[in-house]
Amino acid sequence: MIKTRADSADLESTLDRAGLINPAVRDFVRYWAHHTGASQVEVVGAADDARLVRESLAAGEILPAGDGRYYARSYVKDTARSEERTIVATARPGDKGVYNNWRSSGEMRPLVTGLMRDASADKTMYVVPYLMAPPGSPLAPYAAGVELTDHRTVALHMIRMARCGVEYVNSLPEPGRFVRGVHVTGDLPNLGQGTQDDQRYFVTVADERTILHFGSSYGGNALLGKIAHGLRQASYDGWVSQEFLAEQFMLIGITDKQTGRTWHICGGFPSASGKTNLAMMLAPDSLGDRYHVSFYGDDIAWLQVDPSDGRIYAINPEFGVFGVAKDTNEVTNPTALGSVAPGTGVLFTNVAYNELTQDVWWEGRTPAPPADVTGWRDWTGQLISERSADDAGKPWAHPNSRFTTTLANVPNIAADFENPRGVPIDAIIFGGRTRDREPLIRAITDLAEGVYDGLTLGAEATFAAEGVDGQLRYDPMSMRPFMSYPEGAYAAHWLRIIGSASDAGRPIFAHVNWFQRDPEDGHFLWPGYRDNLRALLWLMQLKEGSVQGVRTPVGIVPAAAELDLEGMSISPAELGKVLSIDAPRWRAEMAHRERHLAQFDGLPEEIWAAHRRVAAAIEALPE
Ligand code: GTP
Ligand code: SPV
Ligand code: MN
Repeated sequence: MIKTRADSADLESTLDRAGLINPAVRDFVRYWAHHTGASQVEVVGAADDARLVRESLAAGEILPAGDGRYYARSYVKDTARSEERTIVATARPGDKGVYNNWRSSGEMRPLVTGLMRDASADKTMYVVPYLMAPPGSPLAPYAAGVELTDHRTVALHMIRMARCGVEYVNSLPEPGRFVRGVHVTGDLPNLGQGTQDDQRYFVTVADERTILHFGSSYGGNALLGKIAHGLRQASYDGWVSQEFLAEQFMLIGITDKQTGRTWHICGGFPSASGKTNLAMMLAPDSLGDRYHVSFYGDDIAWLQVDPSDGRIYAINPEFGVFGVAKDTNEVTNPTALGSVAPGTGVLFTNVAYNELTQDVWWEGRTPAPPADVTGWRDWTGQLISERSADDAGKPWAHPNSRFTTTLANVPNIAADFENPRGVPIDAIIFGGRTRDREPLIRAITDLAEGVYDGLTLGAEATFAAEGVDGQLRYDPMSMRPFMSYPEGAYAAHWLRIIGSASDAGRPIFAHVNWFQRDPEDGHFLWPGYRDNLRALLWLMQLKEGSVQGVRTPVGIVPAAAELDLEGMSISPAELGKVLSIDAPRWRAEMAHRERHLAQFDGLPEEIWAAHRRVAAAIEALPE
């Protein structure tokens, strides 16, 4: 164990003993250890996990949840990302977009640095060197980082979510080229979360490749490798270098066992809209003999063209899954349950916990909560047996409660998930929670119309970000909370990167919606989950020319007979509904889209032209 007082001469020997030899990383650690006033510094990586778990258990920061499974609660007002408090700062006012909450770095850096001064007094500062890429990836130059955190549970999460250890920063070709992440928790009960007097700041200083997050120990607010580096910083780097896209995308392979052919599909759904579930999807029983879905990633993909074959390749820069617990069960997602089985080292956060049996539970885990409430506490730590009558109906688990587990625990993990080159992409899909208008799937073959479709992705709000459930909002490419530069430039960058694929290598686009509801009783018209594979198989058949579909103004939808529905039940009327285009709703939508797109300066003319084409075709539809 390597520990020392940060302000003593021991710091150098701590870093020596940890084998941390990169001089630029050492400078970074030295500066912040001093600035935050941490009482000790510890360099940690994957090899330290078992010890850190023991220490966290002993300190009561995490609780045992069965064999090799752990449980933690976050502070009650610290349960999701806060979009209003998240800022992208640079020195260039031209970097201001609609969604990136741009502020000048000259203003933000001193402000957050000030909040961090001495804010880790009496705490250990964990130094977590990491790599957001499979080792050897062509994008590795953008992937190295070091997170400094004063929260041990955050270090445990980082070890599950990223490849962690000094080896990832010791031999960088340019020693100073790593993302500098500083996470200071702050005094959580006194930060005014969600009030006028909110003290939290989650700032990515993108042109300095520095991430300064103050005031949370939850999820994307605190695990800086994940969305702060993996999405905000990386999308900025990808744009500046003109080399790649970094998107909030899942990434899967679908193998036809009969022909041996594998397709790869990536795509964006807004937070808490089904990426993890789709990536972990088991083929429906009736199709399982023929098809297999393999998991590459569930939240982030980096995409670039390989000039040697003109195809788009995608990697998942992450090493783990931070998945939504709600509604995960044997029917919806048996794979997810496998990934959190005994012995996986999984960390549950903010689900319900039984202190006597060490069991965990969340809404949708079983149809009803455990009948015997003895020992059960809700996510806030309150005993269910002591709840007031008013609280009786409240969920036991927080709606954004999650499980954190490494990729290797995922039962359908792809055999080649660490391939540094990534996998060639056949299709890019977008989808959100929309209760009407959006059909099950509509395929788009034109590049500009595909990018336009991503830019106009709209969805109901979810609990993954603080906000109201049930309101529609636009979420371009599912990147709204992670956007780092102006949307017009973002659209142009998309057209350029995907447009540089060869004609044969260009992916097909599609828009999907698993969430259409019956207007009367609100039930989902499409069964979703495993059955979603059927829509994707149709898309691959369309791409290969074995089905034709039905042309509509917004893309090609399946003819009912083209979908393989063996072993699935849906009434012909409901199937008709999810495969049809609701002309009046689409007409209304186009006006909203026009206003949405008009916010973006410098939107490429190709995108406007695509909008006008689609709008004219909708206008031409019969009433
Ligand atoms: P982030 O991790 O927040 O980016 O979200 P995600 O897109 O990975 O979301 P996830 O897959 O965890 O799904 C969120 C919620 O959507 C869960 O409660 C799922 O049970 C539910 N869900 C996922 N797929 C489907 C589906 O096909 N149909 C229905 N009805 N619900 C689904
Ligand atoms: C999301 O909110 O989209 C997530 C979870 O994937 S977090 O890492 O908290 O951003
Ligand atoms: Mn996400």
